[in-house]
Amino acid sequence: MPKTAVSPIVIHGVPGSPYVRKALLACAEKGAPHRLQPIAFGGAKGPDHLANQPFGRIPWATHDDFVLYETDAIIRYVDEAFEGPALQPQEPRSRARMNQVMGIVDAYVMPSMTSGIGWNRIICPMMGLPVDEAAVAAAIEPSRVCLKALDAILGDQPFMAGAALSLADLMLLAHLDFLPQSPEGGALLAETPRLGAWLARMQARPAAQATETAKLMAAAA
Ligand SMILES: N[C@@H](CCC(=O)N[C@@H](CS)C(=O)NCC(=O)O)C(=O)O
Repeated sequence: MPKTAVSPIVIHGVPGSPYVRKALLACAEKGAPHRLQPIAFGGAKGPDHLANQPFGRIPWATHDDFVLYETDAIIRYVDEAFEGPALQPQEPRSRARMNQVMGIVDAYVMPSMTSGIGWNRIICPMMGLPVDEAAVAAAIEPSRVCLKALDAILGDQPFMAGAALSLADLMLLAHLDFLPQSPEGGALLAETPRLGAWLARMQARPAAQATETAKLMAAAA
């Protein structure tokens, strides 16, 4: 498809979800016209939503008459359909690193740091839901493994896949952003200072600031 997409892509999802955030981050870094169509917390199971995302997950995207779900597919589409800086390296080894980190985030970061620590320490108190302390405790060691592995991949490079920002950085930022806000996350992050410095650099980017969870929630309210 030629890069002539100019109409806005709409991301449908609940503000506060790292998957929604990563889609918005990709749009913002690409400079792609976009907007968030907020879905209420818990609203992803209704028939209207299931017609577009049959697994009851968020987000899903619409671009003119094109409907797409699965966030990795959405962010790759954003990179490939819109004009703007490339968010995927062409060089095979850098691209493999990007894909590796994206796989680590979905397979290991999401079930430990995001579901264990982030959900219980950040989202549950915000939503008035009970905190599962056992889940937080159980997430600490697997989260440590994730952070050490990611810190080793990052090494002394500026970005996860090397010299340039890629989808891997955006995906990881969406999941790690909350981490310093919890005592467990802050302590874990202090064990991997290169990753901590990467997180601070990523959080300072205009795209990160434009998609801060508090801002998204306030805009949706
Ligand atoms: N494979 C899906 C996963 C999306 C996902 O798990 N989203 C979470 C939001 S953080 C969700 O919808 N959770 C609701 C649920 O699991 O019921 C994707 O990449 O889009």
